[in-house]
Amino acid sequence: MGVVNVTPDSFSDGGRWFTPGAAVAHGLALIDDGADLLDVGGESTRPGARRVPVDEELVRVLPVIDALVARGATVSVDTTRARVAHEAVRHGAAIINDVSGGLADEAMHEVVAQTGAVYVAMHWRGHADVMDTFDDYVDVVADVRRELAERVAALRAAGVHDDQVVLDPGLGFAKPGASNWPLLARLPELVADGFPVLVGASRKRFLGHLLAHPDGEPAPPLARDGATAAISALAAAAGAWCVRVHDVKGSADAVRVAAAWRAASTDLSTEPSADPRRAQ
Ligand code: PMM
Repeated sequence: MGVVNVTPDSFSDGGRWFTPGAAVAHGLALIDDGADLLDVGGESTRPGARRVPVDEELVRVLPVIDALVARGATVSVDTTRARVAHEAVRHGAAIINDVSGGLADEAMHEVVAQTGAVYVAMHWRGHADVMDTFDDYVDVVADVRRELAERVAALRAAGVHDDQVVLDPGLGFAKPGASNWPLLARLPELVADGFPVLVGASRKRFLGHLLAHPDGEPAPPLARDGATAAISALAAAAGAWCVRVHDVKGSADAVRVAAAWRAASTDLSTEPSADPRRAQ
């Protein structure tokens, strides 16, 4: 899943694709790089970010979704608002990617049930301006799995079918640096809960800290793509369904490595010409 942020202030690419034309061209380039899905967002979720009015969010995302769908792309809309999700699906989005899992807007699950769209429910504890204060965990993996199970129960109660649902541990959201690593290392536990799993590690702060310069200065977002691709390979090997990334080329290659590796280890195919995605 390639990221198309139509925002002036996202943490790693804010402002670069802010006009509809630039955003569409960027999305098409990500497809050329190997993206199967494009995630179009009009509101930054970077730590500390302020909310965008709903009308502004609609003006940002709808023209971009229209144009990408017209070019044959499979589009997801990155929003916490039911109204934006509903409009986006009416304009052809196939997936609603809600970083709040429905906690930010009580009408969201109803929209998911009504539209029948695929729904990514991410682990979330609060909006970007306050999320860093909600970082108390006993066992971060167990706590995230339990809170995601509560989201699944709420989705079922709203009439959403299990086959619409994708779960996401929400790396970096209400999670200080170190607590992201157990979520990755113990990804098979989340995969074993039975829903497809999406991993969004791309260029996040915990990678900046991992790759910090000797003086302690975190590596800047654009210097985190190699580490992101490494996580994509490991996440794919651990059974993730999707990785959400800014630099698609590196992660598309990484996912193919993981698929070929798995195919060879299960003896499905070792033909160099075989499409490794099919083998997986
Ligand atoms: N991370 C960001 C935005 N949307 N959606 C999902 N499902 N998972 C994530 O980890 C996630 C997301 C962070 O912001 P960015 O668009 O600036 O990378």
